[in-house]
Amino acid sequence: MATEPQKSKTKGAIVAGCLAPHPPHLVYAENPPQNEPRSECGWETLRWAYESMRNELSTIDHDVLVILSPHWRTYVGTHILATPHLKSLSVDPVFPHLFRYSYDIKVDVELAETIHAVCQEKNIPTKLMQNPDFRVDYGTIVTGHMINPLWNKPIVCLSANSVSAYYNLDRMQALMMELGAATKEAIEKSGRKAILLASHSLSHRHFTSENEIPEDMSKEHITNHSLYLWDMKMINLMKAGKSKEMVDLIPDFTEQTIAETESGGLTWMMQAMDYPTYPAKVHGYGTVIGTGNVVASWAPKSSHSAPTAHSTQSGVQSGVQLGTK
Ligand code: 2X7
Ligand code: FE2
Repeated sequence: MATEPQKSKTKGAIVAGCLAPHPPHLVYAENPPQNEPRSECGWETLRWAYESMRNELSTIDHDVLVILSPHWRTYVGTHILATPHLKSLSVDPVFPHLFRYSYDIKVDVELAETIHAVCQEKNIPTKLMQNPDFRVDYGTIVTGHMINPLWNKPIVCLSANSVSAYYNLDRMQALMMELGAATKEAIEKSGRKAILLASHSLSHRHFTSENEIPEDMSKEHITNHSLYLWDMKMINLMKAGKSKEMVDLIPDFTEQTIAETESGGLTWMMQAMDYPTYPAKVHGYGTVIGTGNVVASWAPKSSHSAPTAHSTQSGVQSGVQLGTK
């Protein structure tokens, strides 16, 4: 019997990329049902920025979120999460009083395997993480929650290779460019419409002691003015559509501000998106324990469609009451 010719997959695409920082304080301040501790308020400028970004993403048709997080650290190559379902409790090692989050995550294993296969073809060291008891890092969870608190889309997670610590920032840039190009190729092969998430802060010098009330916003500010100036320099390049210039500045920026760009997420994402020349949408900037954080998206015009029926209030949509302590 003749076999049916295989239907070729429609070419996939990266429909948006977001800089999506992961301070656990943001989830704490939202009081979602998944997180045990309760807060009174806090970090509204960043939480409202995420609300605005969720609104935007709800108008973009997508199948999967691909996240690169600095808090999944690997020392040999990039690891790619390839376990279909992960459910557990994540307790932040530094902020266990703020973040004890029950997660229930679906992974797009087929896309994870395709990214791995393309990387192998290009001699980029990668390994699939197939341990069903793998503990997902809090960076992935916070970014995932703030982007999609219902977790109704599968994700793919990439680890951050510690190349900038073991070698240097230039080697990190080179590796992340290779990984970005491979991620793009794999997404196109997979037929998926993917949103990329670079999960990290900008400047990252932080306070070393905590206030009695963590959400006391009278105590929140950037650690020092020079960090603020550097953050603004990067954000102005984003707003001007100068993403290549911004990426070229990452080694200097990272060195001067001990920025979380060290993990490679922004370089990876900009390379995968072929360095957008249109302006990023900057939804907001704010500090968390003194670190600088921007919530920003890049989405080509062709990605936007009519808004879908998506509620965007992270806490409210999941039926949570505003917290009492
Ligand atoms: O991981 C983080 C971070 N990047 C920024 C601020 C506060 C806590 O955790
Ligand atoms: Fe972090």
